Amino acid sequence: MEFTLDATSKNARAGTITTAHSTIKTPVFMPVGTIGSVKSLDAHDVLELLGAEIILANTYHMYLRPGDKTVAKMGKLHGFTKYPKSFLTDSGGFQAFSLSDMSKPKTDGIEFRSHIDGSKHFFTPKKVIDIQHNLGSDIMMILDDLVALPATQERIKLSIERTTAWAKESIEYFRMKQKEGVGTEQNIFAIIQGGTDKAFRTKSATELCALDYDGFAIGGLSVGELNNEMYDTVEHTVQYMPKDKPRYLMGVGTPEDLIENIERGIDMFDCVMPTRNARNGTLFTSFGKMNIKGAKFKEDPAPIDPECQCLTCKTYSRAYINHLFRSREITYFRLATIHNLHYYLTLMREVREAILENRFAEYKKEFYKKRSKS
Ligand code: PRF
Ligand code: ZN
Repeated sequence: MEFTLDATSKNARAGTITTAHSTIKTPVFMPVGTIGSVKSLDAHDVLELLGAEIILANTYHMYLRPGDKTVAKMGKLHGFTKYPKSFLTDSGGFQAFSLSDMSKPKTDGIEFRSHIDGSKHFFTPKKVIDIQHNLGSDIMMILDDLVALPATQERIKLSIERTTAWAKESIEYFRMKQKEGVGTEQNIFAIIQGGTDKAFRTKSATELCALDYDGFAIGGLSVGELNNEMYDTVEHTVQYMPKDKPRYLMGVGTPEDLIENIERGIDMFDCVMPTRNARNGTLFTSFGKMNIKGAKFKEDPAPIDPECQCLTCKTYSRAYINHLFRSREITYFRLATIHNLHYYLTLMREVREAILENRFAEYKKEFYKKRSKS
C-alpha cells in the first residue's frame, strides 16, 4: 500500500492511498457492506452510480455466514461479491462489543455467541488475521478491545493494555505470514483505544504507532460520549499518530462529524448512518436532513436535493419517493440509499477539492451556513 499526502489545509489532509485494487482519494467515506453487499445495492450500483473506491465488510459476519473458507473458494471478497475495488474488513472487535450480552473479552481473545444460531466462537488476534487472509481484504483491522462509554478508569486501562498486547501479537504474525507468501498484497491497521481519557489515548497511540502497521485507526469513539468529547479526543490523539500513514476514525458519523474530524486530521471514515437512515426515511441534503415520509412531500415535484446529481435526484420527485416509502416498496430502499451515499461521497470530494485549494475553513463555513437556512 502506498500513501501520499497531496495537500494540507491547517490540520486537514488530502491524500492518496493505493492498494492492489484501487486508488483511493482522501478524505474518504467507506460505505458499509457488512455481509459483502451495501444493503439494497449491488456491486454495479456501488461502482457505476456512486464511484466508491473502497467499501467496508465485517470479518465477524462473513466468518459466520457464508464462512471465510467459502468466500476464499469463491475468489475471496472481490471474486465472490464482484466488487472489484478495495475492501476494508473490520476485525470483529466491534461486533463482539455491540452484541456484548453475547460476548466476553478474555486475556487471549473474545468469546462470543453467534447472533444467527447461538453457537459459541472464540476470536483471537491470530484467528481474525487468518479469517481476513481468507477474505482477501485490502486493509484488515486487528482485534481490539473496546468499551462502551462511560466506563471506569480500570476498564479503560484493561482495554488499552489488551489492545496493545494483541497489536504486538498481530503485527508479528501478519509480517511472518507475509514472509511465507500469505497476504503479501494485504495491509493491516491497528486501533487506538482509551475512551475519552487523554492520558490513556496518549499511551495507546504511542504504543501502537511504534509498531510496523500500514495505518492507524481511532476506535472506541461514537459509543455514548458527547460530540465535543469525541472531537477533543481526536484532536488530542492525532498528535501521536504518524503524518505519513492513513488515519481512520471508526464508525463515525454525521456529515458534521466528518467535517469536524477532517479538520482535526482524519483521512478515513465509515458509518452505517447514510445507509441505515436512508432505509428509515431520513435523507441527507445540502440544506440539512429531511424526512421523506412527511405529508408535505405528497405532491412535491422537486427532487430530494436540487443540488444533488445522483440517479435518484436526476430522475424522481419527492412525491414519488414519498409514495414509495409509504408503500414500503423495495425500490425505495435502493433509490434512498443511492441518494444518501452519493451525498456522503460528494461531500468528501468537495472537501478534498477545498483542501487541495487550501480553502477548507471557507468550505466549512459555507457548509454550516447552508444548513442554518433550513
Ligand atoms: N473497534 C473496531 N471496530 C469499530 C470500532 C472500534 O472501536 C468503532 C467505534 N466507533 C466502530 N467500529 N474494531
Ligand atoms: Zn440525490
